[in-house]
Amino acid sequence: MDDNAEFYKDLPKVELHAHLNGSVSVQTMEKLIRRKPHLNIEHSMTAIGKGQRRTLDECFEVFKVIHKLVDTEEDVLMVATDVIKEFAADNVKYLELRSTPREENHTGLTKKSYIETVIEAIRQCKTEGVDIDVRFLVAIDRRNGAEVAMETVKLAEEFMLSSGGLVVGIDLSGDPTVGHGRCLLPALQRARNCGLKLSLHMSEVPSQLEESELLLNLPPDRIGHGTCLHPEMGGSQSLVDRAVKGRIPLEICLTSNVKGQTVQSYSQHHFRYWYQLGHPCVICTDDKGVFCTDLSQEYQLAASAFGLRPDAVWTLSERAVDCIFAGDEVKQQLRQKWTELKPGLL
Ligand code: 6MZ
Repeated sequence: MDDNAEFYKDLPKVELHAHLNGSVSVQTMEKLIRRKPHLNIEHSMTAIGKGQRRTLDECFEVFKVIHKLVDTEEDVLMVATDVIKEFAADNVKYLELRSTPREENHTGLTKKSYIETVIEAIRQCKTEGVDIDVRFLVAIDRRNGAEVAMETVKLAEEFMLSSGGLVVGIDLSGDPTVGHGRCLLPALQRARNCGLKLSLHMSEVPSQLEESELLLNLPPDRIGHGTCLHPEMGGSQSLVDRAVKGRIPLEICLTSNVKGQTVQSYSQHHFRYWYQLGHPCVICTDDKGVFCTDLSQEYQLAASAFGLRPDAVWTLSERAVDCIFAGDEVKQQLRQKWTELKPGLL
């Protein structure tokens, strides 16, 4: 990190695209590995280090290894509290965590207890006075098909009503090369109709034009990645026009896309295209554990790759508040926080 790393660290930040099990730090991973020595898992199997790249397929193999390590309520609680505290220590003031509820027959973990445990972690951090406002998006893993997607939405709906505003939406994620979004539309439509917000991974890889069109019809409240939406990346002008017309924010994950090789280099990242259009873009980490990054580093990378001056970086983090799923009151509180924390020289 260079001299002004402190500026990015001190910058108050909003994180809107963070997969829980992809966000597990080295320290937490070591605790998990110690809990389950019989699995013979080494840390090199759960993260992609500096300068390393993997195919997206290989990234999804990494998640399978992590899921073996996180298979009890106790694990989920530890992972979620650690992740929340780490984001808070990185000066993230508002976080939307997302995770796919899993059931594990051998440990008694159920999808319901999985969600309850994440909510418990959010509450515990609040009680301890950790300075971060956290919400939860229940994730649909696209490879599990229509029925599971519908079941997930129904669960999310229940928790939206019972969690006191902590469950705010649905994430659609998972290996983009598996399955088709078409069969998930009824579940996503239901989620929308009942008031859950939608953040959908879209065009993370090429050749998803038809699917992206269908998903844009819903429409989503935010787009995850959107790497191949624009014509230069194999997308189409009409997809861009629709995202622009709806001002649907893009969640931008630089390191994830470069390490997962869906984007060739930082300077060629689609952030440039959308940022130049004046489209709402939110810098995010995706999987800070797997890709060995944090949100401060992602802002710093964006600044150096696209020549953003400190005032532009500040505006980028401040505008992220407009894109959160929590209500207007929370937005107002966050805007107030940004005003109070703004350095005099900006
Ligand atoms: C699509 C991704 C992803 O849900 O167990 N996930 N889905 N694209 C990506 N780009 C790299 N990174 C993570 O966290 C892990 C799960 O998040 C999704 C995958 O479904 C992965 O299994 P949770 O907390």
